[in-house]
Amino acid sequence: IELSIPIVLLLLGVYHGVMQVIFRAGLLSQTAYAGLDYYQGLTLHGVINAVVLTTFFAVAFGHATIAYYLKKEPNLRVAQLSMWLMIVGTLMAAWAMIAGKASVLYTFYPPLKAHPLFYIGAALLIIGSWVAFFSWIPIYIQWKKENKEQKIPLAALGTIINFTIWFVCTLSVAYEVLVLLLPWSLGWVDTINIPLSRTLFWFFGHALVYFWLLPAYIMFYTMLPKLAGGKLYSDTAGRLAFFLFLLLSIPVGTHHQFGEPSITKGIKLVHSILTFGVAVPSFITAFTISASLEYAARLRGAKGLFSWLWRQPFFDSNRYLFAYMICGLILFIFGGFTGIVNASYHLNNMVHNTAFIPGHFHMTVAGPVFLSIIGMSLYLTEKLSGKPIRTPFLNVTVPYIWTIGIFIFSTGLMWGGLLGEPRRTNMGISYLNPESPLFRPEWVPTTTLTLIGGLIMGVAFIFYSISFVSIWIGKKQETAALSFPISETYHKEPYMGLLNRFTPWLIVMFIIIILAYTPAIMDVLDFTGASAPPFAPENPIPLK
Ligand code: HAS
Repeated sequence: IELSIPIVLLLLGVYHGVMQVIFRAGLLSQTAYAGLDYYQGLTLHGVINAVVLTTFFAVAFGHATIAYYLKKEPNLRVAQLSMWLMIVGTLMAAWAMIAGKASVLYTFYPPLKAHPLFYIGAALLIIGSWVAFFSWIPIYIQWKKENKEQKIPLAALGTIINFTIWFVCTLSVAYEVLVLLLPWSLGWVDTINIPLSRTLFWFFGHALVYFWLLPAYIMFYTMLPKLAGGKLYSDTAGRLAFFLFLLLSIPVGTHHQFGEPSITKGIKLVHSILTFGVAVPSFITAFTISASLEYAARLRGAKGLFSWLWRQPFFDSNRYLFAYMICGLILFIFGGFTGIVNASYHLNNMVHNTAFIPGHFHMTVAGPVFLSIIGMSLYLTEKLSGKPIRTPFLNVTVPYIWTIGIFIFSTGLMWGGLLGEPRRTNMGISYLNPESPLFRPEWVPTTTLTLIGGLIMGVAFIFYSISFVSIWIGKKQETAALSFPISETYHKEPYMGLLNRFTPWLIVMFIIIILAYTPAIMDVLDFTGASAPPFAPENPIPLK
């Protein structure tokens, strides 16, 4: 259930993605289509794809990795409590969005105001994921007692680190929702401190992207080398990468607020430098996974400097997870480098709030993250039902079609962004409408490219849905059981205490967060009034 619910909701999420490119390319010159407003659709798209799908998947995959690698069953009742909290929360937020009472986008910045059920639903979704995490801690402690001086299995280590990052970063958004947004939305208070809300959101918001990414990284380190037919080049490198994410995922949030006038430039520069730091574990991953893939290809006879690149099992439908993961990695080379452009304090001025930003994040969250999630959802559904996919070739083409779509789509967005094309804008009613005085002909080719890419991605998702349904309607042919491809390591690496203990890393993590965030919060409190004037939900212009 935990895997299927978000995949079903994705139908709505992906539909609104396709509608976005249609609106933006000017094929529709209206504010709404089929009774759904542009911003309502954009909110559904962002919340379902980036928050609901990713959280449900991280929890389901977390249960699977903890149970499989620590060889202990999670408490079923607690797991069900967690799942129902997440489902009820999602339904509440979905009602608010579909009823048109929460068109606040996935960042829910005030002064855009949502119905209280949207905020309560978001809080329940987060609390549900915490419950699952809390149920893994005693399992891990028990495992540690029974396995002193043994390496924590890499997948379990990655899961615990990921949910520690998640727990700490969601504390700020819980405060934002419960103390600032909810009382304001319920009408108990008239005003709200907008820069403070935004700063609390981004304390959470950038760590959120690594919460999306780390399940994919767990797959890259622990499964991909085996799927490629080789071994993991270094398990120690993987451990180090996960611990570096623990240190650096949170204290970088103001790189989303370089344009925020109430935060001074010194602390923005510190966050910019720390953001370059958080790219390091991804560079470690790029080299370690490349070395693992090269080793696998050389075992198959690859010679010379580059032939390992194409001697991979790209279209092996029995190893379709390889295809989903490699496409994600290829996209991430470009997603990562554009992230570094964004992080550069000065270059950010050029791209902030332009279409360049969705160009970047579709090569990250809709790249390695989305492809790993949908690939692994198919794989787990097959294993846990004992029913194989009945459309193996169609399925193995999905990640390639998706990747071609994203490359075209993101090129259109980034090209447009560099020409000043704004993000989050219904351009069909203005800049892409030849009858409007605001018409910008230079954005016609960029939005057309984006449209073509978006439609190709839509086709890939239809093919994926056919593969997913083919499992459900198929006959059971194998015993249903959880299993993962397990990669051996290439080197015999010694046990290192520091890379198998959480406490020292947690202490350093808190010190960096306090040093990076105290000045930012103080700036926000010093340089803004206590609150903003009253606003109506649908209008960002103050009432007074
Ligand atoms: Fe980002 C904005 C900077 C990573 C998602 N980002 C966003 C937003 C989202 C997002 C959703 O500094 C928009 C938020 C909003 O709505 O406003 N981002 C970075 C940096 C990184 C980065 C430095 N982002 C991600 C990831 C995301 C994600 C991961 C989702 C999962 N991002 C920014 C900044 C902004 C931003 C600014 C704000 C911009 C603004 O002005 O608003 C780094 O973590 C990236 C490091 C990655 C690498 C790539 C390593 C490559 C690998 C692949 C190797 C390939 C192999 C295959 C092995 C250095 C690992 C080879 C084999 C073959 C056969 C070919």
